[in-house]
Amino acid sequence: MRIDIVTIFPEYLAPLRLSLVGRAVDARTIDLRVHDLRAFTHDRHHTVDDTPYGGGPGMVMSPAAWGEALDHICGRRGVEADDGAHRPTLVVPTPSGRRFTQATAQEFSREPWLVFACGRYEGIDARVTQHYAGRPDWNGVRELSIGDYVLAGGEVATLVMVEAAARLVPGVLGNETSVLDDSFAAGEMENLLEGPVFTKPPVWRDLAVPEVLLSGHHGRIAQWRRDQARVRTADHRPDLLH
Ligand code: 6GU
Repeated sequence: MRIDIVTIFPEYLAPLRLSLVGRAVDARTIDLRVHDLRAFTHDRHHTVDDTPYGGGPGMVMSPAAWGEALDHICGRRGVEADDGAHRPTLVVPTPSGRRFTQATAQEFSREPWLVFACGRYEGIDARVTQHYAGRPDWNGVRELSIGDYVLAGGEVATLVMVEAAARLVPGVLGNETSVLDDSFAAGEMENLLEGPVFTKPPVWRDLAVPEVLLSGHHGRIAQWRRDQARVRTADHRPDLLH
């Protein structure tokens, strides 16, 4: 899977070189390329923003540098013969997007090529998403929000989406962890939170591990975990129970 990220703060994406995703990058399971938007400007001050038409506070990111950066990444000038197999999907993190969920992470994990456009200030000139949504050499545009709060820019949201998708790419997680048990995992856990987990010692500060987990009865343990998932969901996220 190829992932390109365009940002005015390339250093913000440094955590993707660490831990699970970092190992997948080292192993070349993920081809990660981070680009500085300012490299696609032509003025002395590498300007990427301007005042909003219609007035109002803040600044808006200009379309020109975005167009040059995204065309450079796609590596095509206009349309040419193409089997459709390796078209990039443009992902634009924005608090005004549709909600990014575990289902979106699953979809992303099956995409061959994702390009993240990290906006700052009041956002990116709307013609950029309009333009790439209509480009036959691109696989569409996804404007996505990671939750109902406002971040200073798309970089942290990109970290979230890349990590959520990357751990579902075959070969990224070891077999020791089953993504089937995750909270929100499609199937059994679709609308459930994972329950509590325990390890040694069996008693810690007078608190004992639930008996059933020491019993060795796999059927009873599985039932207990399903029950606990429901209890936790009712307590923390009653909105998920139908
Ligand atoms: Cl994707 N971007 C920004 N800037 N803020 C957000 C967000 C995204 N999702 C929630 N808040």
